[in-house]
Amino acid sequence: MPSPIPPMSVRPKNRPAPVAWLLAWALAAACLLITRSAGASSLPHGDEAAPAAEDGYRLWLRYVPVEEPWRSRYRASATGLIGAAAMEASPTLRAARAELVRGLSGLLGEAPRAADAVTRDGAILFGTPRSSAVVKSLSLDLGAVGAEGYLIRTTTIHGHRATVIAANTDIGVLYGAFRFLRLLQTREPIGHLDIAASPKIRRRVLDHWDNLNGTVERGYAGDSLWKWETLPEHLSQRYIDYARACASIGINGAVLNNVNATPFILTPLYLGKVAALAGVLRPYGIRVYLSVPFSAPVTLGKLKSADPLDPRVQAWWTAKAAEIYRDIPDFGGFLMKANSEGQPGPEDYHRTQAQGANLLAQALAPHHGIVMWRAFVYTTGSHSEDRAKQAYDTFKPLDGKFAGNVLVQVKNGPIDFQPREPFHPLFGAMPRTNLMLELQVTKEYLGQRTSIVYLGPLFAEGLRDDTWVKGAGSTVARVTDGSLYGERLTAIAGVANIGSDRNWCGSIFNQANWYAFGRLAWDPDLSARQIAGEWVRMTFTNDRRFVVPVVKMMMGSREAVVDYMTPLGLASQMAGTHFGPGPWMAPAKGIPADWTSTYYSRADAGGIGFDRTATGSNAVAQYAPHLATQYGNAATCPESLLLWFHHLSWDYRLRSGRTLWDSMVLHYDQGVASVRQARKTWSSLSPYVDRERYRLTADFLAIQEKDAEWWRNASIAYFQSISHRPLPAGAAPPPDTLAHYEAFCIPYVEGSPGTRPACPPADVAVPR
Ligand code: GCV
Repeated sequence: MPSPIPPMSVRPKNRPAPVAWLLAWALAAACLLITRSAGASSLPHGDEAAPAAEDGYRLWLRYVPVEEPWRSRYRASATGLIGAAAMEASPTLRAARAELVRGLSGLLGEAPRAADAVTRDGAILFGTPRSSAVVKSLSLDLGAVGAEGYLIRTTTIHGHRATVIAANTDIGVLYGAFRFLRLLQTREPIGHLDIAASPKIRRRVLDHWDNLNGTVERGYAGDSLWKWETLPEHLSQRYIDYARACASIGINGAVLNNVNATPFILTPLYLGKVAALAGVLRPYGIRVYLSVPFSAPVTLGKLKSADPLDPRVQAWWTAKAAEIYRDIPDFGGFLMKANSEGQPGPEDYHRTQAQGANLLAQALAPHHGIVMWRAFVYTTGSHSEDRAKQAYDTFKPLDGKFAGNVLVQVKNGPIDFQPREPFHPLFGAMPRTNLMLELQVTKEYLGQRTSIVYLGPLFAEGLRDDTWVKGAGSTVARVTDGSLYGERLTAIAGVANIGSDRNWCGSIFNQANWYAFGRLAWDPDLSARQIAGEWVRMTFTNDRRFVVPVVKMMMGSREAVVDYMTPLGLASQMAGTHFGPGPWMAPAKGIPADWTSTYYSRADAGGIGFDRTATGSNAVAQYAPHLATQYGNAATCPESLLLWFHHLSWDYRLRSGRTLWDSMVLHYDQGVASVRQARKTWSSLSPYVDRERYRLTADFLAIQEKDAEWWRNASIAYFQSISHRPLPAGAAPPPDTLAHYEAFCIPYVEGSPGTRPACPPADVAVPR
């Protein structure tokens, strides 16, 4: 049974004040009823139960009752709701109205009075100049907020104080409605508002790595959100609630299926299902996109080739695009993973990546569709070039060769979503190409479902990294938002962490990463700390005694993982499941070198780290000269990236004066200590959280502590067997032998492609 919504001013659970408790119960019940009916009104079938309380379903859109004195203040500014009441209002404006009714009812304990004119102080008025004569009459300066932005302003209408939420488009109004509700959710004053906001990046997309059989590659939150087998007939309430959550943070696109794509997605059977989903998401401003396999003309179209220069292949894609747009007029376009990890691509026909991308671009252009063409291209097997250099080597020479409706989608780092990487050298290196940033919201390499790792700092770090290509300030964010080179087609993608679990993301704190991605996609300059604060307030409580320690815990959580997994610029030390340590994993028959740990650590008796300076792979030369010099010199290279760029002696002295070996050990210890501290922090906060979410998080922190210790012990045991150095004073020796850690293996982790266990049963033991 789900637990009830606790009152916002929390007192220890066992001693509630009877009257306040009853009142809170009444309000909570009212809020639930209202949420239920508000939700039901926007249901295609009105068939499914509204979210139960405090199981995480409602994400950051909980709308629980506001405490005094805020409630009275807010009520005075919410005496009536004007806008989109007519049946002919667009679905988007109706969604805005439903959200305002839902939100205000829950927050203020009573539904806002529907009105059609401003007759008293405190009305909330929303709409566009087209949809609302009153908004039009206000002659607001909407020019600057563009197609998706909004204004929220306190104004006077017919002598009465009112709040107007206005935009040029209906979706702008919906975004404004969510922003207005966020003000109340985070206890901001709303009496004198003058807010203008618009997104800096045009396409803000979630990439779902969901397979048509219901599994999710690198998914740690259950099965796929999309129930293909019951589409198109059944349109689950979850689709709408997903869309609401996305719209609340400005996400405006969803790639529905895995980049390791199957041609089935392009069959009429599945396109019908895609069209149905597009219809549900459309009112919330979300376009759908599809991942497609390059070989589809062969596997689906029965052609002999998928050669991009073959006119029959071109005609096939043109016809397929036309077929899609017949049913989905606002279809976003295609995402393509080509010549990567076994996927087919243009190189199979001795064509370039640009020729491949332009094939699709040409087919989509008449419909205003776009291609997101991934730069995650590397050759496994015999190829001996540093993996970190390969995408740059492939794509940089193609700068200027991609069609105008192509975006080259580049992961934040040159390898693969590691706990820390330098930024990808393609950023800034292709001034005549639209580049988009790809982040991973799902925590493939960062502890997967259970670890608390707030990715805001990782995302923000990637966006703020300075490429120096046009001098200081040429940040990755400025490449992505188009301001560095003046591109108009701009985009950012996040690999989604959303699944069928009731709490959407597998854990409560994983929800923060979905939230942070959306907020940074809207405005890459936001601070990770501010975003964490907003999320904590909306997801849990505004009580500072909770907010302050939890934000602190979140802000330290990413560095903790870096410390206990891959400190000082190490990367890819995970086991084959990408969960748990595997620093001893070495190239073996059938396993490409760059899928192993020793390839990256290069640990030997002389030292550790990958020499990417001029004496090594010279990957530093792919960066602007300022950075090439800085990264290329161990004395000036940021210590957080030291072993990414340098192979150094175990006795190399860091700026602290400590040896590299001692420092590594201290980082592992620091990581474990941070997780222990997080556990302690959380255990002191139980009075502020409902039981269900408290328990889940506490249990997951206990798992994370074990995982951190496992990482620390296994890594130290392995590297010490190579460094032959004693542990620094005070560091405890690993409790087990290296052989013990090496033998231990988890056979199955969620989200791994395929169903084969990662090891034989004999290797399955209990780590200590
Ligand atoms: C979807 C990594 C992951 C793969 C993923 C790939 C990609 O290699 O482990 O599961 O495939 O990245 O981004 O295409």
